[in-house]
Amino acid sequence: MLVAITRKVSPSIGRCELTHLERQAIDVNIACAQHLAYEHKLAKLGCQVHSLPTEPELPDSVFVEDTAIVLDEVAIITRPGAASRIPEIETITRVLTSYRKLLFIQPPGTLDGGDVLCLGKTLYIGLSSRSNLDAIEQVRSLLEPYGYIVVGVNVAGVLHLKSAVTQVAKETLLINPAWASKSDFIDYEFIEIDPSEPYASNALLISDTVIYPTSYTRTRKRLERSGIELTCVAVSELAKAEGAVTCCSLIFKA
Ligand code: CIR
Repeated sequence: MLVAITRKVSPSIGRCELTHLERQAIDVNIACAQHLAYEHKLAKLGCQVHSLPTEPELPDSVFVEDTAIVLDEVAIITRPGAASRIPEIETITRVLTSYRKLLFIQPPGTLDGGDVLCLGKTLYIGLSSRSNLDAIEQVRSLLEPYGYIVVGVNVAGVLHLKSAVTQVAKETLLINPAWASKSDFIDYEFIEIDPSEPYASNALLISDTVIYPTSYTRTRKRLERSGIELTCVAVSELAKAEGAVTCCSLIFKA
Protein backbone atom coordinates (compact mmCIF):
# COMPACT_ATOMS: atom_id res chain seq x y z
CA MET A 1 0.00 0.00 0.00
CA LEU A 2 1.25 3.47 -0.91
CA VAL A 3 0.58 6.61 1.10
CA ALA A 4 0.40 10.00 -0.67
CA ILE A 5 0.67 13.08 1.49
CA THR A 6 -0.80 16.16 -0.17
CA ARG A 7 -1.80 19.60 1.06
CA LYS A 8 -4.66 21.74 -0.18
CA VAL A 9 -3.81 24.80 -2.26
CA SER A 10 -3.22 27.94 -0.22
CA PRO A 11 -5.49 30.90 -0.98
CA SER A 12 -2.27 32.97 -1.01
CA ILE A 13 -0.68 30.92 -3.83
CA GLY A 14 -0.66 34.09 -5.97
CA ARG A 15 2.22 35.29 -3.75
CA CYS A 16 4.30 32.15 -4.42
CA GLU A 17 8.05 32.14 -4.97
CA LEU A 18 9.02 32.47 -8.63
CA THR A 19 12.52 32.01 -10.02
CA HIS A 20 12.33 31.40 -13.76
CA LEU A 21 8.77 32.44 -14.62
CA GLU A 22 7.06 35.80 -14.88
CA ARG A 23 4.23 36.25 -12.40
CA GLN A 24 0.78 35.54 -13.88
CA ALA A 25 -2.56 35.70 -12.09
CA ILE A 26 -3.47 32.30 -10.61
CA ASP A 27 -7.15 31.40 -10.39
CA VAL A 28 -7.32 29.83 -6.93
CA ASN A 29 -10.63 28.08 -7.62
CA ILE A 30 -9.27 26.42 -10.74
CA ALA A 31 -6.03 25.57 -8.92
CA CYS A 32 -8.08 23.89 -6.15
CA ALA A 33 -10.16 21.95 -8.67
CA GLN A 34 -7.04 20.79 -10.52
CA HIS A 35 -5.45 19.76 -7.25
CA LEU A 36 -8.54 17.80 -6.21
CA ALA A 37 -8.52 15.96 -9.55
CA TYR A 38 -4.83 15.19 -8.94
CA GLU A 39 -5.66 13.74 -5.52
CA HIS A 40 -8.37 11.61 -7.14
CA LYS A 41 -5.82 10.27 -9.64
CA LEU A 42 -3.50 9.32 -6.79
CA ALA A 43 -6.35 7.47 -5.10
CA LYS A 44 -7.29 5.73 -8.35
CA LEU A 45 -3.72 4.51 -8.69
CA GLY A 46 -3.97 2.88 -5.28
CA CYS A 47 -2.57 5.55 -2.98
CA GLN A 48 -4.12 6.19 0.38
CA VAL A 49 -4.28 9.99 0.17
CA HIS A 50 -3.52 11.86 3.38
CA SER A 51 -4.68 15.35 2.43
CA LEU A 52 -3.59 18.11 4.81
CA PRO A 53 -5.64 21.27 5.32
CA THR A 54 -4.63 24.45 3.57
CA GLU A 55 -2.04 26.80 5.11
CA PRO A 56 -3.38 30.28 4.29
CA GLU A 57 -0.13 32.04 5.25
CA LEU A 58 2.18 29.74 3.28
CA PRO A 59 1.73 30.42 -0.46
CA ASP A 60 3.81 27.47 -1.72
CA SER A 61 2.67 24.88 0.82
CA VAL A 62 0.80 22.78 -1.76
CA PHE A 63 4.23 21.73 -3.06
CA VAL A 64 4.84 19.23 -0.26
CA GLU A 65 7.49 17.33 -2.21
CA ASP A 66 10.04 19.98 -1.29
CA THR A 67 9.75 19.40 2.45
CA ALA A 68 10.96 15.81 2.79
CA ILE A 69 12.65 12.79 1.25
CA VAL A 70 10.76 9.68 2.32
CA LEU A 71 12.55 6.36 1.84
CA ASP A 72 11.55 2.85 2.91
CA GLU A 73 13.73 2.97 6.03
CA VAL A 74 13.73 6.60 7.11
CA ALA A 75 12.68 10.13 6.12
CA ILE A 76 14.74 13.30 5.92
CA ILE A 77 13.01 16.60 6.64
CA THR A 78 14.57 19.15 4.31
CA ARG A 79 15.47 22.76 4.91
CA PRO A 80 13.89 24.49 1.89
CA GLY A 81 16.10 26.92 0.00
CA ALA A 82 13.52 29.72 -0.03
CA ALA A 83 13.20 31.25 3.46
CA SER A 84 9.43 31.72 2.99
CA ARG A 85 9.08 27.94 2.69
CA ILE A 86 10.93 26.85 5.84
CA PRO A 87 7.76 27.01 8.05
CA GLU A 88 6.16 24.38 5.78
CA ILE A 89 8.27 21.67 7.39
CA GLU A 90 6.52 22.02 10.76
CA THR A 91 3.31 20.17 9.86
CA ILE A 92 5.10 17.73 7.57
CA THR A 93 7.40 16.78 10.45
CA ARG A 94 4.35 16.12 12.65
CA VAL A 95 2.66 14.00 9.99
CA LEU A 96 5.70 11.98 8.99
CA THR A 97 6.58 11.06 12.59
CA SER A 98 3.85 8.44 12.53
CA TYR A 99 5.28 6.84 9.38
CA ARG A 100 9.10 6.97 9.65
CA LYS A 101 12.09 7.64 11.83
CA LEU A 102 13.01 11.25 11.00
CA LEU A 103 16.36 12.85 10.24
CA PHE A 104 16.89 16.57 9.61
CA ILE A 105 18.94 18.81 7.33
CA GLN A 106 20.76 21.38 9.45
CA PRO A 107 21.95 24.91 8.54
CA PRO A 108 23.83 25.94 6.48
CA GLY A 109 22.41 23.15 4.36
CA THR A 110 19.45 23.96 2.13
CA LEU A 111 17.57 21.35 0.18
CA ASP A 112 14.30 21.17 -1.76
CA GLY A 113 12.84 17.71 -2.32
CA GLY A 114 12.25 18.71 -5.94
CA ASP A 115 16.00 18.36 -6.40
CA VAL A 116 16.04 14.74 -5.25
CA LEU A 117 15.57 12.01 -7.83
CA CYS A 118 15.58 8.67 -6.09
CA LEU A 119 16.35 5.73 -8.40
CA GLY A 120 16.60 2.52 -6.40
CA LYS A 121 19.33 2.96 -3.80
CA THR A 122 20.84 5.99 -5.58
CA LEU A 123 19.76 9.53 -4.83
CA TYR A 124 20.63 12.07 -7.51
CA ILE A 125 20.54 15.54 -5.97
CA GLY A 126 20.50 18.68 -8.08
CA LEU A 127 22.81 21.51 -7.16
CA SER A 128 20.39 24.32 -7.79
CA SER A 129 19.51 27.77 -6.50
CA ARG A 130 17.64 25.93 -3.69
CA SER A 131 19.89 22.98 -2.79
CA ASN A 132 23.53 23.35 -1.80
CA LEU A 133 26.61 21.16 -1.44
CA ASP A 134 26.43 21.24 2.34
CA ALA A 135 22.97 19.61 2.26
CA ILE A 136 24.13 17.02 -0.28
CA GLU A 137 26.98 16.07 2.07
CA GLN A 138 24.53 15.85 4.99
CA VAL A 139 22.21 13.56 3.02
CA ARG A 140 25.19 11.40 2.06
CA SER A 141 26.28 10.85 5.65
CA LEU A 142 22.72 10.49 7.00
CA LEU A 143 21.89 7.78 4.46
CA GLU A 144 25.19 5.91 4.30
CA PRO A 145 24.15 3.56 7.14
CA TYR A 146 21.11 2.58 5.05
CA GLY A 147 23.17 1.69 1.97
CA TYR A 148 22.23 4.66 -0.23
CA ILE A 149 24.58 6.32 -2.70
CA VAL A 150 24.23 10.08 -3.14
CA VAL A 151 25.28 11.72 -6.40
CA GLY A 152 25.31 15.50 -6.79
CA VAL A 153 24.40 16.70 -10.29
CA ASN A 154 24.37 20.11 -11.91
CA VAL A 155 21.06 21.67 -12.91
CA ALA A 156 21.01 24.77 -15.08
CA GLY A 157 18.23 27.03 -16.26
CA VAL A 158 15.40 25.58 -14.21
CA LEU A 159 14.24 25.47 -10.59
CA HIS A 160 14.80 21.85 -9.62
CA LEU A 161 16.44 18.67 -10.88
CA LYS A 162 13.02 17.06 -11.26
CA SER A 163 11.90 19.96 -13.48
CA ALA A 164 14.58 18.62 -15.85
CA VAL A 165 14.48 14.85 -15.45
CA THR A 166 12.13 12.26 -13.94
CA GLN A 167 11.61 8.51 -14.08
CA VAL A 168 8.85 7.22 -16.39
CA ALA A 169 9.61 3.48 -16.34
CA LYS A 170 11.93 1.14 -14.45
CA GLU A 171 14.89 1.84 -16.74
CA THR A 172 13.73 5.01 -18.50
CA LEU A 173 14.08 8.71 -17.72
CA LEU A 174 12.23 11.59 -19.34
CA ILE A 175 14.71 14.42 -19.79
CA ASN A 176 15.17 17.94 -21.06
CA PRO A 177 18.81 17.72 -22.19
CA ALA A 178 19.12 21.52 -22.10
CA TRP A 179 18.71 21.46 -18.32
CA ALA A 180 20.23 18.16 -17.17
CA SER A 181 22.96 15.97 -18.57
CA LYS A 182 22.29 12.39 -19.66
CA SER A 183 25.86 11.47 -18.75
CA ASP A 184 25.02 11.92 -15.05
CA PHE A 185 22.65 8.94 -15.17
CA ILE A 186 24.42 5.73 -16.04
CA ASP A 187 22.46 2.62 -17.10
CA TYR A 188 19.24 4.44 -18.04
CA GLU A 189 17.46 4.88 -21.34
CA PHE A 190 16.12 8.31 -22.17
CA ILE A 191 13.09 9.87 -23.76
CA GLU A 192 13.71 13.50 -24.63
CA ILE A 193 10.95 16.06 -24.25
CA ASP A 194 9.78 17.83 -27.40
CA PRO A 195 11.96 20.96 -27.55
CA SER A 196 8.87 23.18 -27.91
CA GLU A 197 7.75 22.01 -24.42
CA PRO A 198 10.73 22.69 -22.12
CA TYR A 199 8.75 22.09 -18.90
CA ALA A 200 7.47 18.70 -20.07
CA SER A 201 10.01 16.56 -18.22
CA ASN A 202 8.21 16.44 -14.87
CA ALA A 203 6.22 13.19 -14.72
CA LEU A 204 5.08 11.17 -11.72
CA LEU A 205 5.55 7.40 -11.94
CA ILE A 206 3.32 5.36 -9.63
CA SER A 207 3.73 1.59 -10.00
CA ASP A 208 3.52 1.24 -13.82
CA THR A 209 1.51 4.37 -14.62
CA VAL A 210 2.69 7.92 -15.13
CA ILE A 211 0.63 10.92 -14.01
CA TYR A 212 1.33 13.53 -16.65
CA PRO A 213 0.19 17.11 -17.46
CA THR A 214 -2.42 17.32 -20.24
CA SER A 215 -0.78 20.39 -21.76
CA TYR A 216 2.37 18.78 -23.17
CA THR A 217 0.74 17.05 -26.11
CA ARG A 218 3.89 16.59 -28.20
CA THR A 219 5.99 15.03 -25.47
CA ARG A 220 2.97 12.98 -24.49
CA LYS A 221 2.96 11.43 -27.99
CA ARG A 222 6.64 10.58 -27.59
CA LEU A 223 5.89 8.85 -24.29
CA GLU A 224 2.94 6.94 -25.72
CA ARG A 225 5.00 5.83 -28.73
CA SER A 226 7.54 4.41 -26.27
CA GLY A 227 4.83 2.35 -24.60
CA ILE A 228 4.58 4.42 -21.41
CA GLU A 229 1.15 4.17 -19.79
CA LEU A 230 -0.14 7.65 -18.99
CA THR A 231 -3.00 9.14 -17.07
CA CYS A 232 -3.28 12.89 -17.61
CA VAL A 233 -4.18 15.76 -15.30
CA ALA A 234 -4.60 19.49 -15.92
CA VAL A 235 -2.13 21.45 -13.79
CA SER A 236 -2.02 24.76 -15.67
CA GLU A 237 -2.67 26.94 -12.58
CA LEU A 238 -0.05 25.12 -10.47
CA ALA A 239 2.40 25.45 -13.37
CA LYS A 240 2.10 29.24 -13.09
CA ALA A 241 3.57 28.82 -9.59
CA GLU A 242 6.48 26.82 -11.10
CA GLY A 243 5.02 23.55 -9.87
CA ALA A 244 4.02 20.37 -11.66
CA VAL A 245 3.02 16.79 -10.91
CA THR A 246 5.77 15.42 -8.68
CA CYS A 247 5.81 18.43 -6.39
CA CYS A 248 2.24 18.09 -5.07
CA SER A 249 2.77 14.85 -3.18
CA LEU A 250 5.07 12.80 -1.00
CA ILE A 251 4.56 9.16 -1.95
CA PHE A 252 5.92 6.22 -0.03
CA LYS A 253 5.19 2.68 1.11
CA ALA A 254 2.90 2.56 4.14
C1 CIR B 1 8.81 27.54 -5.36
O1 CIR B 1 9.39 28.37 -6.05
O2 CIR B 1 9.32 27.03 -4.38
C2 CIR B 1 7.40 27.17 -5.75
N1 CIR B 1 6.75 28.29 -6.32
C3 CIR B 1 7.38 26.00 -6.71
C4 CIR B 1 7.90 24.73 -6.11
C5 CIR B 1 7.73 23.56 -7.01
N2 CIR B 1 8.27 22.40 -6.40
C6 CIR B 1 8.73 21.36 -7.06
O3 CIR B 1 8.73 21.35 -8.29
N3 CIR B 1 9.21 20.36 -6.37
